[in-house]
Amino acid sequence: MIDDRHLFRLIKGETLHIVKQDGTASAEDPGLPPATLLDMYRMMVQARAFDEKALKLQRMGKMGTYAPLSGQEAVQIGSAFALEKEDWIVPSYREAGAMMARGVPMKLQYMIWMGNDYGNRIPDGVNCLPVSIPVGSQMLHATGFAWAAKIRKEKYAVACYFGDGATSRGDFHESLNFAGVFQVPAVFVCSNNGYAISTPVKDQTHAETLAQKAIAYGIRGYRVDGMDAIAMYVAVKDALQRAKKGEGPTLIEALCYRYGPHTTADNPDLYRQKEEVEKVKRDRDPIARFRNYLVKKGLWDDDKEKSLIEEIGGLVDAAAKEAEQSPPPTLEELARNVFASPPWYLAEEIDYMKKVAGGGSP
Ligand SMILES: Cc1ncc(C[n+]2csc(CCOP(=O)(O)OP(=O)(O)O)c2C)c(N)n1
Ligand SMILES: [Mg+2]
Repeated sequence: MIDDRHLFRLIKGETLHIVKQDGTASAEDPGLPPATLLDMYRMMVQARAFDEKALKLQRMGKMGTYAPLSGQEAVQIGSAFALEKEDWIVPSYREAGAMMARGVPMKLQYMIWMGNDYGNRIPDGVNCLPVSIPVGSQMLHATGFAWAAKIRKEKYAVACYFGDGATSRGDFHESLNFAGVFQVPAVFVCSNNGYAISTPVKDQTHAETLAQKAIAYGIRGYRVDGMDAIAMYVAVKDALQRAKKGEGPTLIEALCYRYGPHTTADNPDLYRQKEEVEKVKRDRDPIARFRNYLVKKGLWDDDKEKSLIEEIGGLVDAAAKEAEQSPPPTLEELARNVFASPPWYLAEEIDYMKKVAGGGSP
């Protein structure tokens, strides 16, 4: 548990760091079992490999667009590992790492970006909502979902992911205010990657930190080194445990960085310097940091690294191939789950689309 000094930490603008870039850890290291640490590392490596493959698929014309996550692996994997099986995650569009750590197959995630809606059918038993594209909208779902747990006296808590830009939306205010008033079991993970497309955080808010906004809602708030998977794990675990004890929600600002473009439709060279990116990659990379941590513990070496990279490369390639070969929904299915009994105009629209798709003029 993080002690109650968190509020003072926050007011002073302090950030929770546990593992340094060279792999040494502070006294707050929870000392997770080696098998868990190795699973976390594997998932971070897999998230990056998934990401690199997705970029290639998009450049080959096999995806419309894609929102890369590289640089944000520690936020996503560290937090997702803190959840229990019964907990739920409510992701934004950049959370492929958290989603795969929860058990959403990579194949489905590729399908989403290939425009195949079957990718949004999360398998039963995997407690994850579908990706949300409208910025911040998922925060309201998360608050409602967590409120339902409280009303129905169910055991789960909800982890909701969103970006720094989402904190400027009304949804952020409504979600956190409501979550605070009703003391719902939710953890709000804000991946502060420095930018909302081209808008830097300093143009997003005049507040010194995003975490301090928690104070106004009367809830806990932590600022965490989001390049440190262990710090993320500790902060989210603490928040979840408190949430489940009835102590209400927490806002966690995770300081991280996105290496790639906002999406494949964006050119980041227009608004940030290449040197800035290179410096983060060199000095703060979350995967390199975790690897150093494992090496210091005697859990990792070059041979293990080599075989992991090979194995994951195979998994990623296979998932992409399966996604490509998956048949897309039919036109009828586009409207199938929207209404209990579809209105006439939807039937007309589907007919029209069929004619167009079939090559005939409508
Ligand atoms: C309601 C809404 N407005 C605008 C957009 C276009 N848009 C997509 S992502 C984005 C920026 C979001 O930035 P941030 O919340 O920091 O998340 P990040 O993309 O950095 O992960 C915008 C404006 C959208 N998807 N939804
Ligand atoms: Mg952002």
